[in-house]
Amino acid sequence: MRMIRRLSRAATAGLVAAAALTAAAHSAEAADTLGSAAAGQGRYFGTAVAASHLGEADYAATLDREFSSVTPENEMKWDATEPSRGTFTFTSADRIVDHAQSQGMDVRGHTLVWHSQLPSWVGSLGASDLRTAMNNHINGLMGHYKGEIHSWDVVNEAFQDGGSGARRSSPFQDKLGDGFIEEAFRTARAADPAAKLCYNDYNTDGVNAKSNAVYTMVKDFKSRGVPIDCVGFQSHFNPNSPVPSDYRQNLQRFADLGVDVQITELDIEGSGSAQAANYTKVVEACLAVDRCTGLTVWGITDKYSWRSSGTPLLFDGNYTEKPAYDAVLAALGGSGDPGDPGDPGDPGDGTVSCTATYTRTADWNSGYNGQVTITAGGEPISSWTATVTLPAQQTVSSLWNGTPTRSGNVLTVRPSWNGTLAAGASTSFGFTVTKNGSDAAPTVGGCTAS
Ligand code: 9MR
Repeated sequence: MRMIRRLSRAATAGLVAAAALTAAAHSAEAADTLGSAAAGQGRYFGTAVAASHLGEADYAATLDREFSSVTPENEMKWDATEPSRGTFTFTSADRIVDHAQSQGMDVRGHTLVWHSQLPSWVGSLGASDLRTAMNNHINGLMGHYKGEIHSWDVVNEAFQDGGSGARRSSPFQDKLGDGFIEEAFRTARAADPAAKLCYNDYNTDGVNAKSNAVYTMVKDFKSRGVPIDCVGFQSHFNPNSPVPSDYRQNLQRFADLGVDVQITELDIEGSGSAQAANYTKVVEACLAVDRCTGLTVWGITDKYSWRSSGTPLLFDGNYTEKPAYDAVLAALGGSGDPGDPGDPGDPGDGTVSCTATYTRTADWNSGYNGQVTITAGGEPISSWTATVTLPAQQTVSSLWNGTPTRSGNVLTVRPSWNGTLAAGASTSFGFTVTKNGSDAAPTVGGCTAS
């Protein structure tokens, strides 16, 4: 077991109290960050972290400023921590945990028993040896970090995709049967009684055959006293796997079983206001469920995302906050630009910036009115430019309070009389669209200011 650096946390009786302390420390030192805004809602806001990036100044600065919890992205997995039987290596994972603790952040443990990133020696064991190795692995990891992890993903992704709701084939499932999950949770409870024990999976975010199967398992565990405290919903979304419309209801039905729910690996492919709107849905769903105790995004910057071409995260490759960031902050009740410490557009940094947000203000069978609100960042601006991309069939019949130029279905809009804005001030332009059979919303592109 490691020496616990933060004695105040270790001495605190219970994780709830510890989380509150962390939250208080964060809100006192920095307002209007993801972590402090989430703390205001009684939640943590975390990110997956890679040890190899901690030496990059912008990466560490963004992490330290914005987040109140970290999940090692790969460093606690079986292949990283017990590459050969009985030999544990914690160097990279310790680096992340030490960094998190030095910043007063909580740590999620990911993950103890998973079919992937599993060294080949595990797969070659016979049943009885495999059971011993699984329990030894759980004890090795949880013992090393005893008292330092707020939640552990004890078992990850044990159910198959698709409509069957069956268990996924893995060395554990194939050799130990369904009971391996229960055994892993019982071993985990004994190894670190203070840690919350989670089952974590993907494509279980809405009500479907896979989430039904997990639900049935959790219900059974609760009825038989098998120790389980939380269910993690990974929430990897993209156009083929969008935020489900029954996301909140699904979180709520699990919470009603008497477990906490956590959003554990959130990322949403896309950009601009559409991506922002999807992030808002997820945050609002979590806030609407009392037992949704926190959210973790699966990385800080798009450039290091496992789905980097889908730009699914809150910061772009230059660590600039995306519209999705502003949307998450707003949904958490935090106030956005101007004023986020260290942001481009902060008062006094000399960088001019603006944001553009879209709303539909009127709607009828054959058309609608849209409005784009332009808000200056932390410096006054003398002009701005925003783009409005219309779905292919739609045409704009009129536009007011702005000067458009058109290229195909993209309108580039500049000010008419309303280019000059004080820091933080807003103006808007409006337009009327003929639907021609398409009711889809336009995409409003990022604002540039001068
Ligand atoms: O983000 C992780 C990536 O760096 C690894 O290469 C990958 C290997 O399996 O695992 C990724 O994280 C996964 C997580 O551990 C479990 N849920 C799905 C995540 C994305 O694949």
